Amino acid sequence: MFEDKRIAVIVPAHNERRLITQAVSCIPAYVDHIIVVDDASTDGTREALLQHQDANLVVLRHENNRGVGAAVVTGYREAIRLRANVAVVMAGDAQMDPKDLPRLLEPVVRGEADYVKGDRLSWPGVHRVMPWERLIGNHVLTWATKLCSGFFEVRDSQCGYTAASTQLLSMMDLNVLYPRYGFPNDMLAELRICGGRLAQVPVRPIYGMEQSGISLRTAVFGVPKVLVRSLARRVLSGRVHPRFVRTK
Ligand SMILES: Nc1nc2c(ncn2[C@@H]2O[C@H](COP(=O)(O)OP(=O)(O)O)[C@@H](O)[C@H]2O)c(=O)[nH]1
Ligand SMILES: [Mg+2]
Repeated sequence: MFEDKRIAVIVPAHNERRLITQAVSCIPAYVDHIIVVDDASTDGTREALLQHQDANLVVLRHENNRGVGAAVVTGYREAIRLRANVAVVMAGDAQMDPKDLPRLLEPVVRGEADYVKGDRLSWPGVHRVMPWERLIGNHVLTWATKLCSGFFEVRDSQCGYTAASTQLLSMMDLNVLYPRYGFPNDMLAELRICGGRLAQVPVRPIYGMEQSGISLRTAVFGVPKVLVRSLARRVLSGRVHPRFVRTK
């Protein structure tokens, strides 16, 4: 429990055998449910998780690879079923610092926001940590996400470290969300369509021994295609006005 609210952390994982145990072990004890969604990994991720003893751990598996977005949605549904109040997404490759978790949770548990996202670009010294091609790509996609989502002050659109109120998630049509990379961008547009409130908080950028599954092709063609789709859906919904983002 965190400030009397039940917290679920969803961990999407695809071929993360090397880092999954580290990622899951670092999750703080006040988290009520850890929901790992193993998306048809073939490298022993599932076996590594079976060795990990934790009464709060739930491991779900997709028999076929459906993508990181689809895995997060499976986790959201489980968090709702478990009656959690807040559903957080943390990567399975230990790139998200659990010390940042309270900062992400606070606006949701205090009723100030429905969805809080991490913002690595505001972290002091990010330019020394995040690879330059990532920084450039992130700035370009953030600019496009401002237009497509309707949240004009959004920063670090590619950050997947988020906390959502399950009340909001229960109201959303989770089936429309893009199932692969590009999910965080699409989620912002859907939040705008639902009239949800967004907050963003600085989180530490971490780059270590993990390998990203995002190809250049996905970043240059895939995510922009998702953004055009999000924009079309938002315009058709009539939510054309920009919306304020609460920033700490
Ligand atoms: N369930 C699931 N998780 C995935 C898939 N692709 C990536 N992930 C997970 O999503 C998280 C972020 O993916 P990653 O490739 O590291 O993206 P990056 O950190 O933004 O470069 C990691 O925990 C991955 O294991 C997928 O197809 N299915
Ligand atoms: Mg990663």
